[in-house]
Amino acid sequence: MPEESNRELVCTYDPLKEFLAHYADAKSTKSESTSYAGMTVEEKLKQRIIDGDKLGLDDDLREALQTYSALQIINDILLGGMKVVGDLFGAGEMQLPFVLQSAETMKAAVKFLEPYMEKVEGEQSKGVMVLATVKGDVHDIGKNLVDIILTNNGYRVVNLGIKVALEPMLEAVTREHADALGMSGLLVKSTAIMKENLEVMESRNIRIPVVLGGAALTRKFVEKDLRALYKGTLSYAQDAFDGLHFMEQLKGGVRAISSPTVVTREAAAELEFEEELDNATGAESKIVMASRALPWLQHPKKTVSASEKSVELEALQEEIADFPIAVERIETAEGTEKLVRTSKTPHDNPVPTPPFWGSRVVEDIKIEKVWEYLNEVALFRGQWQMKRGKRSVEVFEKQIEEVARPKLAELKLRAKRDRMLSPKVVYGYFPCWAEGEDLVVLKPRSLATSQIYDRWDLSVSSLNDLEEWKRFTFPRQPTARRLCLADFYLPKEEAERRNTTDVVAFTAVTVGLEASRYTKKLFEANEYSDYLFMHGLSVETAEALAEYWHKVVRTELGIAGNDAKDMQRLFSQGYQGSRYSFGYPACPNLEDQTKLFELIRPERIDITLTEEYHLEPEQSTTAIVAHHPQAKYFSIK
Ligand code: B1M
Repeated sequence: MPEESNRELVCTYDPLKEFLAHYADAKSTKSESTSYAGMTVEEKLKQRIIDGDKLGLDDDLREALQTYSALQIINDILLGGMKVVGDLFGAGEMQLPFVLQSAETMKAAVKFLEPYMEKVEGEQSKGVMVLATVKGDVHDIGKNLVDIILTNNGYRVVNLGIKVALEPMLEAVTREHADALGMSGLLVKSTAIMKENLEVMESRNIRIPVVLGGAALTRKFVEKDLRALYKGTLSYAQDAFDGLHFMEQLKGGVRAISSPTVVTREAAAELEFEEELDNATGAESKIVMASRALPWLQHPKKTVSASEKSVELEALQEEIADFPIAVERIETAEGTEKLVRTSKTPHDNPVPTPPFWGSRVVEDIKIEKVWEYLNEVALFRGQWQMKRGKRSVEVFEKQIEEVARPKLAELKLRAKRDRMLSPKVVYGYFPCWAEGEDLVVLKPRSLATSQIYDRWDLSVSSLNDLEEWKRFTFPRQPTARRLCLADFYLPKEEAERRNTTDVVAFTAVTVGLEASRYTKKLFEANEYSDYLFMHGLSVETAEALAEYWHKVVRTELGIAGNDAKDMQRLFSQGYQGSRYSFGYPACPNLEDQTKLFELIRPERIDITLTEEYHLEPEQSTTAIVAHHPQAKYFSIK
């Protein structure tokens, strides 16, 4: 689309440039005539890379070509600039969007110099990495950031894309004479695939050095579990620069790459956090677990202020302090009895009446409405990785106000103009009850097949008319409150006593395939910072749509009255009930996505499931909604 039209609407005000100006010590925006005054051409070029400043770059390169060969310029001058960029990033003094601008400038410089380079036989790069997102995983951004950083630091990357099985990776390793294999994946499922891959490689005596990265992967899992499986060099990378450090150490002859030499402060905190969890006992473990129950604490990469953490932790600790536990006598499959501790969740809350039973598709959704639910903190800090670092709160907030928000406004205009986002929802309400740790979804016996994926034209008032349709089994906490997701639904006996059922809602939302296509084009056009910005906006819009539709469900169920007015509070579950997604700690079984698909058929809005239960398009998410007042996030561990 519309590359031409893109050009027509070029903005003269570039918030990113403005943002750069705030980093006067590390980076600055300078006008061509004054900023590089007094600098040698070598200094100018290096500074341009650090500043991510392409304006006038060609002239400086031409001047440098009078003294140096193209290869010398790259290796001795430009890569020196990238090294400074890496160091600034590592020291927390430069943020990802600027790193990407530097990488864009590097890319532009190399492109300019290419015609001046002699075609020499053999490898000219510092090393080669075959890079892929593993089988069944649709997530691109993490891997592509590694590609950008490596490519623009002198390495050659063979990027195989997403959903890549092991065989094509190994073929590429051989064909390209690769020095290393990089595997990426977002979900826990993908970490299991990485494990499988390493096992196969070990069984074939393959020894290619491997680096692994991705949101659900932890250093501990790599260091403690995977290391034992694979005799080749193996390393965990927390971010894209860790990928670079890996290659640098590899090519520098460091064999024990996975030793803690590359452990960053965050990584150390992560290990500490996990060890704390392992070692915690009794009351202490409740607190550690409470912290795990908070979505932003489930992973130490979270970017929330200390005050946010302490307020929420305090609330959770209080909640935990007086939880009641029931002891139940359960008959086992072998016919014996055992005592089981369960949460004592009350069921005296009214069961809401949904506006319809069955499911429906909603397509005419205004993007502006969705953006009302956009979590800017998650977007700016999580996706765009604009973090406070060593700056004061005031300075950081000023940057958010003056830079991030205007950038967001500009991107929203672009996204609308180019029709990048098409929000669609499929959702439904179903009669249900709980049986122990199971949630049983019911449907009318006489429901015609043609009516299943529609609003049901039938009453569900008489229990005799209902039959079991789908059954979900959720794990129970082994300690603390002994919670299980099924506890938030009316138990079968209670439902039968009251001659009623409970109601469960399921949702699947997407912003469509165009978002992936659009951002892919930006990546391929080497517009790295825009790629990061737009990708971030697209995935957070999917999350905003899920949040918006949860609001719709609460409104339709008549339980939205106590919703928090403040959006950030709303995002921290400031409402009655909860929206859980398969893969979250309370319902970790990602395979349950197939049952959700059988219940509401998200294919109707073009969402499909990969072989490893990922959703395609990437910018999609599903949920199971509980209306129970005590339903909140919790962790199982
Ligand atoms: Co979801 N999600 N999500 N999600 N999401 C996680 C990953 C999760 C940990 C949240 C949680 O439970 N607390 C959880 C996974 C747990 C599990 O697997 N059991 C989860 C889940 C369950 C899901 C769904 C399955 C939920 C559902 O719908 N049922 C669903 C799946 C979507 C799908 O299949 N398409 C889903 C959906 C979504 C949204 C669409 C709403 C949204 C965007 C997802 C996306 O990125 N496309 C989203 C988000 C935002 C998150 C969190 C909050 C952030 C992920 C992210 O975008 N990070 C995440 C929790 C968390 O991590 N804090 C979570 C930014 C991105 C740049 O990072 O890709 O990790 P990442 O890459 C990083 C590093 O990991 C590293 O470098 C990159 C840059 O620093 N790196 C490498 C990555 N690969 C590397 C390779 C290397 C080196 C470094 O060398 C080879």
